Amino acid sequence: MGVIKEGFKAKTDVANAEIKELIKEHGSKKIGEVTLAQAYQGMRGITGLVTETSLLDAQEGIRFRGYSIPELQEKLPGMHKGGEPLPEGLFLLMLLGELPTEEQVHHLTSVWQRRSHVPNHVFATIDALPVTAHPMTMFVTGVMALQTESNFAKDPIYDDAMDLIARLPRIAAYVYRRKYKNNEHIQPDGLLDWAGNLAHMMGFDDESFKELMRLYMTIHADHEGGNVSAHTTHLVGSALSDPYLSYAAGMNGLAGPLHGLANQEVIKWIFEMQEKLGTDSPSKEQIAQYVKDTLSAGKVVPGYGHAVLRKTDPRFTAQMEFGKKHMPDDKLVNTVWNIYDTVPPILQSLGKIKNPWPNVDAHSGALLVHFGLVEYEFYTVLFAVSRALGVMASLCWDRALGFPLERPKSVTTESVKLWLEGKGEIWE
Ligand code: HAX
Repeated sequence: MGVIKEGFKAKTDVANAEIKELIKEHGSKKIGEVTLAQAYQGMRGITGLVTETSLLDAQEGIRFRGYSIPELQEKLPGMHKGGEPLPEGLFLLMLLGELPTEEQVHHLTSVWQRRSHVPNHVFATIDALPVTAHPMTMFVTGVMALQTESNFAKDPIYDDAMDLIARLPRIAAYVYRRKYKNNEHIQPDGLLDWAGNLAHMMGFDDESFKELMRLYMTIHADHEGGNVSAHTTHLVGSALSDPYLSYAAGMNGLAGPLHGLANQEVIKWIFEMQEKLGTDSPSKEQIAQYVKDTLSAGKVVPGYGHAVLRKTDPRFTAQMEFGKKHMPDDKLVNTVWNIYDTVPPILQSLGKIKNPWPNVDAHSGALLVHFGLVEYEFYTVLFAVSRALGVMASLCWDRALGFPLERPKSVTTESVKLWLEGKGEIWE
């Protein structure tokens, strides 16, 4: 057994004993109640899941095992002094619950390199799709083809999770080069870190772009358990579907425009604004008018609002800081900042939106475009590669803690009506 796996087992043994005791002592304590509106309206605010890897505070934003994004940028080992954290370190933090050392992070880089081989049939399966297919369709199809490599039937979960994460950059880069770069592929560089190698295989060898990938892969990794991609992975995993099947299911959810596809929608919306206004540097007044036009057309402003967060997403702020450091004069990046100055008061004035502030997706596209990654349909694939870190660390915990099949009760409107008339119990 490798050192990471051993460390994980030791942690889960302790946690299992603790949770057993916790349930014995406090299992009957109520942690909330459910209203009829919540049952009809997306179960918002119902606490009904345990996810160990991260916790979202509506005011503070995401904390990974207690650490905020700025704290992680300071404390997690990077490739360069003062540079962005290596996502390998975040994965170890989520899996083991402790900040890793530099040595442990570099060890994980080499473990993932060793496990990164993708068999040829995966590429052939992707090739069977028309080149017009959406990159997320190609990516998830590739993951499903990779499922033949699952060892879940023989080995509990850890090895599948590690193999899957290690192989995803190769599949993502393959999709990118097939769809946008004449099917000309770039071999992995065995000396690079996980995110750096993804950048390299996509064809971006600029060190600043590699740093962006390290940041991007770190900040998109996890957002507690209830979001669509994390919850779906967890739900499908609760049926003892293996990590490949569970992750693919979750990523189909990430591909929705109200979730991970929002990053492509944001940049599309900005490009359309530039085209409509005939300028690549729209003024704040022009932006305000365009926002109002979007709203009057009955559309949402992409990249703004959140189901749980109630302030500017720290993942947006981290990207803004990156922009200030690496490309302060970029016109598109400056437009994103002008949108940030303009949109919240307009959304606030609608009086119905709970969070007028930007989420993670409001910024990411502009940074990618700066480096020439203009194919915005691909952005959700990058999000998906990063999200694997969180959902796989969580799935390892789900299985180690023996979480059972998830099966909430549902009701019909007919049964609700009868209950309201006093003619039956809604939960029967
Ligand atoms: N622009 C215009 N109207 C918005 C809005 C936005 N950005 N965000 C919310 N609203 C509207 C809602 O449509 C809703 O209107 P109705 O009552 O008329 O239906 C009202 O404000 C209340 O919504 P809410 O309770 O504040 O927000 P929800 O929890 O229902 O939805 C969403 C959260 C993220 C889905 C929503 O804010 C939205 O659609 N944002 C734009 C898309 C986006 O950026 N998605 C990415 C989210 C982050 C993420 O998951 N990334 O992966």
